[in-house]
Amino acid sequence: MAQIKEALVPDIGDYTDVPVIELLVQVGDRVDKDQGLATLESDKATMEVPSPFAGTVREIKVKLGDAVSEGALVAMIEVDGDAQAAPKAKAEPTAAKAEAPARAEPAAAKPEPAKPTASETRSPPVAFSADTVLPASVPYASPSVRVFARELGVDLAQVKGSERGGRIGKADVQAFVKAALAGGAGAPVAGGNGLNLIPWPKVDFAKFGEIERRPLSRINKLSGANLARNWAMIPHVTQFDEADITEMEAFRKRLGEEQKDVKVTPLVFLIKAVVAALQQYPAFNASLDGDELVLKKYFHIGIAVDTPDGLVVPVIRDADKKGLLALSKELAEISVKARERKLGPADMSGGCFSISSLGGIGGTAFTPIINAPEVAILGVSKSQMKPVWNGKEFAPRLLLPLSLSYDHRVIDGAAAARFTAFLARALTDLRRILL
Ligand code: CAO
Repeated sequence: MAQIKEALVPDIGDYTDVPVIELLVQVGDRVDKDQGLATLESDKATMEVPSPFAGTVREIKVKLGDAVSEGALVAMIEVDGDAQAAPKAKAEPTAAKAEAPARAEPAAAKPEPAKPTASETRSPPVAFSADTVLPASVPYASPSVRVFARELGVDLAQVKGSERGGRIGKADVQAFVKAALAGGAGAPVAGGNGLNLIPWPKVDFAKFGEIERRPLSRINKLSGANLARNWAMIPHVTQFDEADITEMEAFRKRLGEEQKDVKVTPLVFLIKAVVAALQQYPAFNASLDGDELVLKKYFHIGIAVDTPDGLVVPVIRDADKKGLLALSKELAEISVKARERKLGPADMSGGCFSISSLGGIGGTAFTPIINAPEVAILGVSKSQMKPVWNGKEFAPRLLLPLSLSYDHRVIDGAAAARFTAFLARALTDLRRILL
């Protein structure tokens, strides 16, 4: 006689009334010992109810959404290894079975175990292993999604869950793989050349004091994803320098007095000086494309603009063909457009090199993140009057701090130092911009 035993919810620690979120088997399925029968999910952990025996599922006693605690009946399993039962064909290779059916007989001739009483047929609660009870810091996903991710070599810690409570679904794993394939060799797939970082720390901040939660803006999310990729994938180095802009500022002031209808800020001089430097050092006006460097013959300059919703980088096209006043007008227009959320994708594409100016705010230097697929970005901080030795005495000069971050795969340190030195000279003596 085949023996049917109960598979119960084992010891699940302090959890009670935990909802069944997934049934992992169907009636008639063969299961191995410890194979998952159902998945339970509390607000903190996902757990699998393992089958205490190898055998065949005869009845499933729970349904999706049922709340269960330790000892609840999950399924009835017709167990393998019963003395009365014929040996399982599965254990024999097909060819051997066809050749020698009689060979199975001796295996069945084991002494019959004593018939268990009703109470003995109940499986004793089994404590969950650390692998099946998952703390909150472990990615939140059902076992079938875990298996799916494992098969594809995806590290779930890097996948963002879109389901209720941030749970990772099969579609999230698929989307991650698609993005990884689109991202090429540097994409973060486990076992590849990804970063394999440990999961982000989960902290209950409210435990330490009052908090408020505010959703990130759409721009924050988009720029955050781009910044994180660029920071992680590009070997950044930042070169610092200072430009003496004493004469430039005197000229800018005079220009400002003459031009009442347009505000001329130091930024437009920087755009012109950057264009001259890009013309002098073409590797900075380039993008990496596999094993090739794409050198651009046009000069479209991205300008980082701070808006209440986050950072955006509209592009000024053909900056080499525009004068200081035309650039000032366009800069004012794109700043307004950015702050009024009116920039479209066309306004933000095609850039060759970006400038991020914090000069109107303050600071002495910073390390800007390159706006891929560009290979360099210029950070500009607030100019300051400083004493500079002129060979005879210290003279007051207005110095502008420059911070050039560059992609070290494309540009080496000497080229970066030449680029910033050229920039500084061009800003000190504007005639060089005309060369
Ligand atoms: N040193 C000293 N003063 C400077 C300066 C500098 N480097 N750059 C600008 N200023 C002055 C301007 O002359 C202006 O002074 P007045 O009002 O007295 O004429 C004042 O600072 C404000 O300038 P502005 O910021 O309005 O204009 P801008 O052309 O310099 O910049 C824009 C325009 C859109 C780039 C800027 O408003 C902005 O958004 N900057 C932030 C960019 C950013 O967030 N970058 C960080 C990216 S990395 O996270």
